[in-house]
Amino acid sequence: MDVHKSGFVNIIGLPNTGKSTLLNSLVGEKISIITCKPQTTRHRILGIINEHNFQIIFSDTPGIITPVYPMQKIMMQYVKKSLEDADIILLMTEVGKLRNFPMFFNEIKKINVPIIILINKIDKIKMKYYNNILHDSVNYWKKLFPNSEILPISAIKKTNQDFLMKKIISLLSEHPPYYPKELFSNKSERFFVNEIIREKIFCLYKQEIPYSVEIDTILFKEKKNSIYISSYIYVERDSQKLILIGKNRNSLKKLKFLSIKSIELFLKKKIELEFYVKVSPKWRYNYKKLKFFGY
Ligand SMILES: Nc1nc2c(ncn2[C@@H]2O[C@H](COP(=O)(O)OP(=O)(O)OP(=O)(O)O)[C@@H](O)[C@H]2O)c(=O)[nH]1
Ligand SMILES: [Mg+2]
Repeated sequence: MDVHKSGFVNIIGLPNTGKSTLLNSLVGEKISIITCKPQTTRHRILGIINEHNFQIIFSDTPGIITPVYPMQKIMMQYVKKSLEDADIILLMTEVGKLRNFPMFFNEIKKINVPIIILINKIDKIKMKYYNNILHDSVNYWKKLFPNSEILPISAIKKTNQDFLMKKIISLLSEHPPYYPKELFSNKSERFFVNEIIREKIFCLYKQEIPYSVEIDTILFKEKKNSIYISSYIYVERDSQKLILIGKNRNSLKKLKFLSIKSIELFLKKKIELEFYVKVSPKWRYNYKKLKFFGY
C-alpha cells in the first residue's frame, strides 16, 4: 500500500505579493479573495488539496505589516501562529521588490522547517530585463535566507507550479490526513459570503472605506431552488455609510449586483441577497467587537 503524506504548508509574506492568488491557484477553488489593494486578507484561511496518497493543508495569511490598531495586531497573531505550526513555509516575495519584513524577520530566520522563497509575478518583467532583475532578486533573498530554496513563479500564469507541488510533496512527512478528505477549507459558507462581499467593496470603493468595512451574514437560509442571504455591512462612521449607499442607492445596488454574481458562482446556486448598512464606531479598535466579527 502507498504511504500517506500530510502536512501544513503556510504561505507568508508582505501584503499584495500574491499569497491568496497562489492559494487559489494551487487548490483550484476560489477560497481567498484577491484585490489589487494591500491588506485584503484578514484571516488565516486553509485551502486543502486531497489525493489518495497525500493531503496538503495550505494556509493563506494576512500580509506582514507593522500593526497599528487591534485588528492588525490580531492579523499579525495569525501570521505568528502560522510560522509556529508550519511543516513547510512558502515565503512569498515579488520580483524586483527588495523589501525586508517589518515584523517576524528574526522569527523566520530561526525557523527550522524548510523555507521555499517564491519570487512571484515574473510575468511582469520585460524579456530584456528578465535576467538582471531576477538575478538581483535571487541574490537579495539568498543573502537574507541562505538555507532556503528559491523559486521564481507566476501565480497568475501558474509558472513553475508543477515543480513547486512536486517539491512540496517530496518534503512532506508520512502522516494520516489531518482533516476529513472531502474538506477543501476550514471556513463556513457564511465566511465565504462575507469575504466575497468585502472583495467587491475593496474594488468599488476608494481610500479608507474598504479598510473600515466588516461584513456579518446574519441569515443563510437554503430554499428549494435558491439560498436567501441577509448580510449586515458595518462601517465606522455615518459619512462612510452615505458613501457606501451612494446617491439614489446606486453604489449599494452596484455592490449588490456584483456580489450576487460572485456568490452564485461560488455556491453554484441562485441566491437572493439583502444588505443592511450599519455603523459600528471604531470596531477595528475594539477587541470585543473584533471577537464578535470572528477575529
Ligand atoms: N502580474 C501578476 N500579478 C499577480 C500575480 N499574483 C498576484 N498578482 C496580483 O497581485 C495583486 C495582489 O494579489 P493577492 O493574491 O491579493 O495578494 P496577497 O499577497 O494575498 O495580498 P494581501 O492579502 O493584501 O496580503 C492582485 O492584483 C493580483 O492579481 C502574478 O503572478 N502576476
Ligand atoms: Mg491575500
